[in-house]
Amino acid sequence: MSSRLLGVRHYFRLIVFILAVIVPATTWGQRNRMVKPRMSDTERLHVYADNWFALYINGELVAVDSIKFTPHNVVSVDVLPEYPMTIAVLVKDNADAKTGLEYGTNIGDGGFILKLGETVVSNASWRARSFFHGPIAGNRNQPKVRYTPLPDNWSSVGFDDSAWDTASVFTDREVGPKDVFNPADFSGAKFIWTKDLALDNTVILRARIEKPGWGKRWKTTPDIDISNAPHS
Ligand SMILES: [Ca+2]
Ligand SMILES: [Ca+2]
Repeated sequence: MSSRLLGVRHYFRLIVFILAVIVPATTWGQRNRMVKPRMSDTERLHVYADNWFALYINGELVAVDSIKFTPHNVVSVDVLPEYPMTIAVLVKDNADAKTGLEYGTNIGDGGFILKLGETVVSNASWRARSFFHGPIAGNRNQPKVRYTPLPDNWSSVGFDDSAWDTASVFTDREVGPKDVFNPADFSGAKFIWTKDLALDNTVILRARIEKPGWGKRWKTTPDIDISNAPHS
């Protein structure tokens, strides 16, 4: 066999080797760059609010109570979490806009509790502020109310809530959740509100949750634009 033929065979083997090693590696590399989230990456969110809520995670609307008044209900949705996570919730007790009363002359109370996955829970570390208070001094005969406009960007990650009070914690007995509330779904979570469960009727609750060491398993980023969803 001529040395020229041996040389051709050598180059042929080299090309086959290159194709065998580099092509699969490249394909693997492409696949690796396209790691998508799976349902196993999601966490279950449970929320019970007396009476209504709209909840934002990292500035995006994630869940709205589907029943604004009664019956009292639990909202459970799947969340694809990213940490650190900012949760911001607008919560409303059932109260007449002009009097703060319900059913004519009654003073109703609020309450909010949340659990996400195994570790994220509502508790006294959250921030809370009222934006609709009444009837002032609990006066049911001459009811007056006090409003504060919601601040711009209250649902955003960068909103500064450091001057707000921390949330007050209430017992199950004080809030009196209805039959649909399953304590097992909320283990470790606390009912929270501002200091005044009865007279603060519209409140915003916020929390920032750190998970040191947490990293995204998936590597894709969404192309979808939902910026025209409500952001109030
Ligand atoms: Ca009330
Ligand atoms: Ca209520």
